[in-house]
Amino acid sequence: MSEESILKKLADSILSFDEEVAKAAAQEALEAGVDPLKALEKGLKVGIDIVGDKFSRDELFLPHLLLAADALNAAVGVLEESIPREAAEKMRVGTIVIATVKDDIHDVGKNIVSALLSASGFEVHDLGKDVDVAMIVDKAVAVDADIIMASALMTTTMRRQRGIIEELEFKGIRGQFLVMVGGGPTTQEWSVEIGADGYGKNAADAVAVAKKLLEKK
Ligand code: B12
Repeated sequence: MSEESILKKLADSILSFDEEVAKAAAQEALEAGVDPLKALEKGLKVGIDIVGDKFSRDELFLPHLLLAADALNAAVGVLEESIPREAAEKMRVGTIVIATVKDDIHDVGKNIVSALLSASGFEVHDLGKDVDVAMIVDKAVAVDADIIMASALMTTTMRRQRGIIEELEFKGIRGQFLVMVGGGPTTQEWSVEIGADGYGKNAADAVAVAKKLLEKK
């Protein structure tokens, strides 16, 4: 089967709303030698984006979203296991605190970013989803993080990324941390607007930008 049809099968597997179908498609992609990150971005993500679009047009409803998310998570689990871990894992590249912001329970993308950062040698403290600004900042101080990363998937929650920067400024510690943002509605322009240090459009980009920021630091 061509790579194109494997990627299409991955996308379709999310639209099957069936975890087993999605896991099997992910396994097949790996066996065919498709790069796990490509399988994710050009396969699974295409499928979940179609689900999201149909949901916003009232062609699909919340139960579909939940089932599709379960299928996505199951397939991501299969792919994640085969992300190559960097050899110099003991040589920590930097310390990261990452979370999905308060009132936002979308965490599939954040989990992928977390996993890829760990695989790339970062020490990652993942606080989960629906996390309060104060908790994120306190953790960053406690572990002496280099970078705070915040994920937001909704237009209604992305302002909380700005909240992190405001909290750091309020405490007089903005200069101690780099701040990166990402997630569905966020953009490079948004990151500049709120005074963040970086933006990542996907997991590979998140790792690349984080490394670049640390080199400059
Ligand atoms: C799956 C899903 C859900 C699942 C989430 C399951 C889970 N555990 O995450 C469930 C069913 C729970 C859900 C619930 C809801 N959802 Co929803 N959901 C989605 C959907 C379809 C896909 C999200 C996803 O997982 N994408 C796949 C991942 C891999 O991509 P990603 O998250 O963008 O992450 C990548 C990049 O953005 C980046 N990245 C992500 N985070 C970060 C962080 C940093 C620092 C960096 C650098 C990079 C980075 O890297 C990732 C990997 O490439 C989206 C639509 C969409 N296309 O995004 C809607 C969507 C986000 N949901 C939406 C809505 C409205 C809701 C609900 C309010 C529905 C409801 N009526 O209850 C609730 C919200 C509950 C809440 N309080 O949070 C809307 C949001 C609209 C808006 N206001 O902006 C969307 C856009 C759907 C739509 N088109 O209407 N949802």
